[in-house]
Amino acid sequence: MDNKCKRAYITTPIYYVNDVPHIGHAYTTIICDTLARYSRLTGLETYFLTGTDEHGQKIEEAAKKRGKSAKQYADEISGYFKDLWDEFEISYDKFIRTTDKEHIKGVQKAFEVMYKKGDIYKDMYEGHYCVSCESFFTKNQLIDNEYCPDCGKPTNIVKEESYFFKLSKYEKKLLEWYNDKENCVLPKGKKNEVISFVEQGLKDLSVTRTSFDWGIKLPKSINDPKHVMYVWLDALLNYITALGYGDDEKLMKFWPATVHVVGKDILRFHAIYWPAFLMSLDLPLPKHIAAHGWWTRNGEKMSKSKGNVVNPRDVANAYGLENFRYFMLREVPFGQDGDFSQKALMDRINSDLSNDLGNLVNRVLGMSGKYFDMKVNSKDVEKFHKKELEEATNIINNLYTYIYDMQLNRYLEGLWKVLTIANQSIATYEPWKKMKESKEDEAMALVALIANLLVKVSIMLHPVMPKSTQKIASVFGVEINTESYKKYIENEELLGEITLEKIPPLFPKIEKMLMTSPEPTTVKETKKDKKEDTKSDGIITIDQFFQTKLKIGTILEAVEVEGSDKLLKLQVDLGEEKPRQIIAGIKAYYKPEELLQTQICVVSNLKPAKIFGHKSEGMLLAAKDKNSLSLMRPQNRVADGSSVG
Ligand code: ME8
Repeated sequence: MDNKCKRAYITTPIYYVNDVPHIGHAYTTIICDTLARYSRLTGLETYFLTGTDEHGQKIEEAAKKRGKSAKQYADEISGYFKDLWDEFEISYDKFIRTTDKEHIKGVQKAFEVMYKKGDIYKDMYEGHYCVSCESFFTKNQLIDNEYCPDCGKPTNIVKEESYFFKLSKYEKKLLEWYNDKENCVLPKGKKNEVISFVEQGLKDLSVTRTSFDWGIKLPKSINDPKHVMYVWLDALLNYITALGYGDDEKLMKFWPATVHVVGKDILRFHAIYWPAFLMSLDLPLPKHIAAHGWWTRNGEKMSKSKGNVVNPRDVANAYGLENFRYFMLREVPFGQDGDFSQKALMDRINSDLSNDLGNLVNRVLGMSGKYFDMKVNSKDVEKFHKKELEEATNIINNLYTYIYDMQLNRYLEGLWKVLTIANQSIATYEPWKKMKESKEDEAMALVALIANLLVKVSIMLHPVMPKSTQKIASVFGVEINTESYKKYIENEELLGEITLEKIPPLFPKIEKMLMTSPEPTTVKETKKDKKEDTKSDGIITIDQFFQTKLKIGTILEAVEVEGSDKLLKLQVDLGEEKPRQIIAGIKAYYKPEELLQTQICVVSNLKPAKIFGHKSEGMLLAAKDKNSLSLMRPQNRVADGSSVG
């Protein structure tokens, strides 16, 4: 984000309505909500947009499966997203739906502008399409000539008349933009990936489809009713149609966007297609496109089919919404993947929130109550605690740099450094001793130092934890808003003479896991987890065991993997629509022909991997000693796909 402008425009991706919200969606939305609250707090005129992406083949198919019309289905799921964000008090200014009339009008207008400019032309498309990613691929990009390189699902061959956007025309201009604007794509590692993708050459992009209906029709002026727009063109344009593009453009004053926050999976669409579309429309480019990492469970992407989705409502209900917000932003550096674990969440609550913050509030209330009848006076803080005050002020004055780099975890680390200064000062200066030595002014200065640091921390933490921080600030008679931000943060003022207000203890400790289902286990181990694992000698629960789905299947084909002296490529029938391809390191022990029509035991819910350039969709089980390896098989033949357990 930019600290020079007066306005901020912050967007989440618009979420597909083929799935209910999970913690990944909540993460993006919470990041944006925090940025929006920070912008408003610091006095910027702010517009925060979220919404749902409702067109396209994927949604049409999902609705059909449930026997609903696409619109009925979209209404239902879009409602789930909106309800959840309202329940989470997400401070969005607009919730856009791509089925909104105004959006449709704006998209048609944009298409017309690009078409008239000569950036859109009609031709034939022939290639591969992944419905799940709503994405086109060339044959070279596919795994084993068939599977989507992004999600691993089979692609369809598409051959149809299509309108194309001249993406290739903008290749050079895009490279110039990446070069000129250092922070246009964040984090920098991801920006380099985008640059090398563009440097390999951009092909024109098919932007209409004729093989299904659920999409925005072309503008009447083009008069080609069998085409609907490609869902990504429709979806990306939401960032300007939400501001009234092509209609009432009053809100276009917020354009260009300050930041589009997206998951790393959709960076390519945002950092390549979107700026090219904007160039074609002669509109300024967004200031930042920031891609965060994935939340996984046990290292695996969350998905309904794997049954490993963590429901954000369950987490918030069990652990508290603001604790959950804090955890998500603090736990994982922006751009990196993070594994969701209840243990890590509990550790954050008990250690950071309860010990470091909640306890400090109790201590300041306790000390001022015991020694000064709840009064606090800051007149001697600078005299006795200049060093601590300066150190804390320096940290606070630099926090904005982390917001502008999207490093919210470091922003929070900064605030916790201030809390450490406060907690350590109590240990170092021992106010109880000062009182015994009748150095009341020194004891008062210490109590006032803590009070002032808590006020500053609660103001800066407000965008992440709005309600708890207001409770803390109310102890000191402060209401958190732009005015108090300017007073205590920008102008570095100290509290006057005040009487503290008692509040009930904040952030009670959590002793045991509060969610039973789904039961996430940790991958990213904390020190504490490691200790407990050793204690339990690697014992797991039955639920943990059943997270591994073992199935029996018959080997239909077995061939050597060219160039490898260890690997065989197997086609295994697991009773599914198609056989699975499994690459197994058993060549030294089995001849391909002796495996044919034998049954084996397969780990069927492993993330597909590429081994020696071949897709592998599972792992077989075998016992191994020093000299031999023996495949695990059922004693008698069973139906393919039978589960083991
Ligand atoms: O891609 N971890 O919508 P979508 C972290 N409609 N973030 C996650 C996540 C996870 N496990 N899963 C999802 C689309 N997200 C398009 C966007 S924008 C013009 C169109 C977040 O419902 C992440 O931000 O698949 C990701 O980019 C977004 O949800 C995608 O949601």
